[in-house]
Amino acid sequence: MQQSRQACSVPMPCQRLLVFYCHILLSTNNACEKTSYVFLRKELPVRLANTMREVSLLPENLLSQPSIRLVQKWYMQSFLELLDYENRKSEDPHTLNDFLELLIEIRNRHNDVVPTMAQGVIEYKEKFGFDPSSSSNIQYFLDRFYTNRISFRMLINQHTLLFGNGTNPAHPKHIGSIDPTCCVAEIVHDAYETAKMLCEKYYMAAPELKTEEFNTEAPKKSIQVVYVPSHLFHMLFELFKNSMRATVELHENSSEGLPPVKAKVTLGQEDLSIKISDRGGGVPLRKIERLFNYMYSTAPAPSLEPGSVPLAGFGYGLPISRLYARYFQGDLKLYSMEGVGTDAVIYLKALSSESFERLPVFNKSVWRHYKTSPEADDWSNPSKEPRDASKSKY
Ligand code: W6P
Repeated sequence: MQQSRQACSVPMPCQRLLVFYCHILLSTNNACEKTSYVFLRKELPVRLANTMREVSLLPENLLSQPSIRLVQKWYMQSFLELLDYENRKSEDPHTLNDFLELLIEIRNRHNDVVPTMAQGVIEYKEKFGFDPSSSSNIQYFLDRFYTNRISFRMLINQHTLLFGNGTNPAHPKHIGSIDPTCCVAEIVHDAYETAKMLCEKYYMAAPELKTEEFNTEAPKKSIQVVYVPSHLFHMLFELFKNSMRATVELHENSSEGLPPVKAKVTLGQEDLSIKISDRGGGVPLRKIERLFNYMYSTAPAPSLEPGSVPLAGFGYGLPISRLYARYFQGDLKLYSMEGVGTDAVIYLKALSSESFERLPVFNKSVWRHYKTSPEADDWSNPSKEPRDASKSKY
């Protein structure tokens, strides 16, 4: 085990991804594509290798599940295919095209990593049950594993979008998957409309949306940010589904109709915050952590009508949404008041210069995390009998 190895082989562009790709100028020659190629042929295998090392540290009981083995095989194959390019010159006319095609192939190979890992967790839970120690290990591992995957796909998408098919006709100002003037309220609206369609399909009703904006930096201007709209959509869609489900299920039979879901978008000097508030009855504090727990929230898909999926509440939507927020130094938090409703807040960095990638690093302390047994609990456990003072020596 090496003492401390950085996850990035090329620190500058990897740390400043949004800025790096926004500054790649689309010139007439292919100088930029070469730069990106030379960066990625090293950076992608490094990121794959880091993840594979961490997978191999998992306890044997989990590692031996067939789904986890399958994911391991995909990673190994992609790693080897990328290594082929280690010495291929970018001047060779085929190199850049072959590389681009390989990236698309790899992206497709890894499409089902999330449900396949979830299947592995189900298999493990069926055989060994749920215990706090494996839940905490799986939580630690999957947060890092999926963050690595988000970053890996982000890099592949940038390269294939920028150099694969010219500019996106629907969004000519986008830089690959990045929108340098991403209008937050528009994404809020799109995510709401998409969730609303699903909600109406299952419940025949959906709450209204009320949106407010507070731009404390430029009060008359709409709030914009340099960001990846698909990431923002993913997070907001997930939050709206949860808010709508809670709202409809609590108020279904009430004569007063559904209380609206409210969205508030605010811009300060440092944070751009988006709050989605519902009056869906809330969640007790004790249960909030579970909403982000992979092992807890992984269950075989409930048997509904064929082809249907539940609106929200199963699978990895919330924990992965939080990883998207954290990936560019933001966060996603839930503030609930049981009996009334829930506020979910997405925090983003207002400035793209602050939005460098947050990546897992692989060092000795990671190894320690997997290989040492949990220490004894150093807080009293409410389920234990209170100490009988009459039998105490003191
Ligand atoms: C709820 C539960 C929840 C999770 C995430 C976002 C909003 C909400 N509302 O009742």
